[in-house]
Amino acid sequence: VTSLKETLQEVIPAKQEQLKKLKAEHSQSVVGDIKVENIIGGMRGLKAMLWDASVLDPNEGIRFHGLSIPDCQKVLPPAPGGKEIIAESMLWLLLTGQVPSEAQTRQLSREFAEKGDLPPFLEKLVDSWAWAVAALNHESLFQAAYEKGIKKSEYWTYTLDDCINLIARLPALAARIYRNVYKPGTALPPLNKDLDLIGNYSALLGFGDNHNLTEYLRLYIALHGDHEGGNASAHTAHLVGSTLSDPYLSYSAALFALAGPLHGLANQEVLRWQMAMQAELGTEVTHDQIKEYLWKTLKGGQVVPGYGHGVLRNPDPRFIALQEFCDARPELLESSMIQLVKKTYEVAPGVLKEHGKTKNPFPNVDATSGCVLHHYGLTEFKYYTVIFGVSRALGALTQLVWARALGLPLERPKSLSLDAIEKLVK
Ligand code: CMX
Repeated sequence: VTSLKETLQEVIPAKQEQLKKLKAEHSQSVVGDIKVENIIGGMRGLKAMLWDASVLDPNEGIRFHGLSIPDCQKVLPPAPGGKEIIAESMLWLLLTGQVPSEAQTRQLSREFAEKGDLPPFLEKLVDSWAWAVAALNHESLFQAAYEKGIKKSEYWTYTLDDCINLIARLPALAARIYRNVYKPGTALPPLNKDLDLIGNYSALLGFGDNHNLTEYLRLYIALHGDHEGGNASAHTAHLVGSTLSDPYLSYSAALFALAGPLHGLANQEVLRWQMAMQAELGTEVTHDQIKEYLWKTLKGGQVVPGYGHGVLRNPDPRFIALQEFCDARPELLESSMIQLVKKTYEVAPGVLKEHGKTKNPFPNVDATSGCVLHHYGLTEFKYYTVIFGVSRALGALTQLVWARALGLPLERPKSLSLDAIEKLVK
């Protein structure tokens, strides 16, 4: 019996080829206009996503790889002794574009059953950052009011209450996670009513008398607060929020997006990468050695972390602001790591330009942010994304309040299959 994975191994190359051809021949073809109604209307109807598995026709409804629901009911194997379509055969169709045999469906069912027990590490999720934020939805005022029945014009006030409560709790929540993981058995001190949010956060982390770090955290968190709506974390919160999911659930979803190495995880990746560079080259490093190291990274098929951006085409002003923070402090200027970051900045854009792939050879904020945290004693770099998560709440939750205040609709761009795009551009 050909397994699901083997089947995918067979079908993926053709799709990859189709995409490559489309990109090579039609990258500049226009497939539609963007109207104001798309932007304020949750991207309704806007053809802006690639999605191959299903197409939704307004009149005839959904088709899965061209098969209508009655078609699926005819051809997709049911459970033994059953008649209805089952998840396994549907998943097989969605993933591969092919109808599975009965034997293939059974094999997949067995695989699910064999892998379905919960692993012990799951218990640790109780102390997971994103789950903890989601669990706070237990107290969502918006959700409670919505269940009771409120007018649409009142949505934003309850949303705002939730957002404020959430932001207020983020320091304690994020600090608890830090302590549980890195300083087990230590209790959180009480919040100081006279301190700012991040001053308290620093104290809860155990760095209350580390003024330099507290100041840096203040700047870092303010600067990372918002970065337009389309970045992965903000967009995720907005998308989930557009279903009228409460702010806790919406923001927890954003935290999962933030956890990716191309997004919020990048600052810890930078530190890891710069440390490896330092371990290999030592502290007295020349520009040429750094260049060589950059090429080694690129030739190894890896991205240079902290460089490039989905939108920016110049050095990130947040990077510049953090560099200026460093420049104003002798202890940072003397740090060999901060010096290495600076030297890397002096040569990396040239190397990346020569490499010729990235549209933006300049540093983004992550190129330096984690290195300063490390210098000031917050050395557990797996934790850095959590700090980013405390920060991004500011922008993402602002937008949730406004989305409710403006009565913005469910987000729903139009997706197209590869075949449909080819038809439009021919
Ligand atoms: N090093 C090497 N190659 C890079 C690169 C980098 N820093 N940045 C982009 N590229 C490559 C891409 O991988 C892509 O290659 P393929 O065509 O082989 O897929 C090509 O250049 C074109 O990419 P792009 O259009 O310039 O960049 P994207 O909008 O696709 O991606 C980003 C943007 C940030 C994901 C990418 O630049 C990257 O991976 N950077 C390193 C990770 C990083 O610093 N992320 C933090 C971003 C800021 C944040 O979200 O917080």
